Amino acid sequence: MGVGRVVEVAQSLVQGFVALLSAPAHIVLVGLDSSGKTTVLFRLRYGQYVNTTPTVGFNCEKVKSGGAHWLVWDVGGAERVRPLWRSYTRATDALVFVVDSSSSAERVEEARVELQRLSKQQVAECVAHNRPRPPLLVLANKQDLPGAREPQHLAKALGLPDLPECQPWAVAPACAVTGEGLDEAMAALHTLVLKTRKQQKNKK
Ligand code: G3D
Ligand code: MG
Repeated sequence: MGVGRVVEVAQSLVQGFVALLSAPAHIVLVGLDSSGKTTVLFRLRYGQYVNTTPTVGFNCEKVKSGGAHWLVWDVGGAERVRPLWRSYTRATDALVFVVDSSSSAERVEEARVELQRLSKQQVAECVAHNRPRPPLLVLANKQDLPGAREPQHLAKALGLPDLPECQPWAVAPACAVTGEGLDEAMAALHTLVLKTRKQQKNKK
């Protein structure tokens, strides 16, 4: 192979790598009903508070936040539609689990059960398809409300420290109504997504 050809191949490898790292990541917003998923999505998309109604089906928007482009799916969180989360989370690049930080201990426990169930499903999917575990961001939303739990407190209550080591996760505070914390939270998720993509690339 001539030097020119070697340079060409090297260039296309670098371009491929850069394209892979900068491709918009697909993420899914999940979490109990009324945790603020649709408010988060609209705040990210329109940069302002948008009044929501309970989500029937799903919403999907392209957004830019935390220094990255995202394709965000927002799915209903009511109990009867939670089994549908699976079809959205199957091949996603990352998951955002939105929690109402001010909710009752019972609702936090309900969120823990759903999060752990989702995590178990993801293990099975990823093992079956030899894929890395998509990173998980827990968004400790509604920090403006009285009695809102600290992100680290929520992380413990949701059992995040007990997740398998191969599951990258982060927790971040936010208020979707004002948008406070969202950009920082998405930047933290972006770091995890890039790390996962690099690991996957190195494995190939
Ligand atoms: P969901 O999509 O998870 O079901 P929504 O939740 O986005 O529809 O939000 C449910 C309610 O929570 C909405 O109020 C919304 O304004 C409110 N909400 C969302 N994020 C925040 C937040 O950070 N702080 C506060 N105080 N409220 C928030 P309504 O009154 O329309 O039901
Ligand atoms: Mg909704």
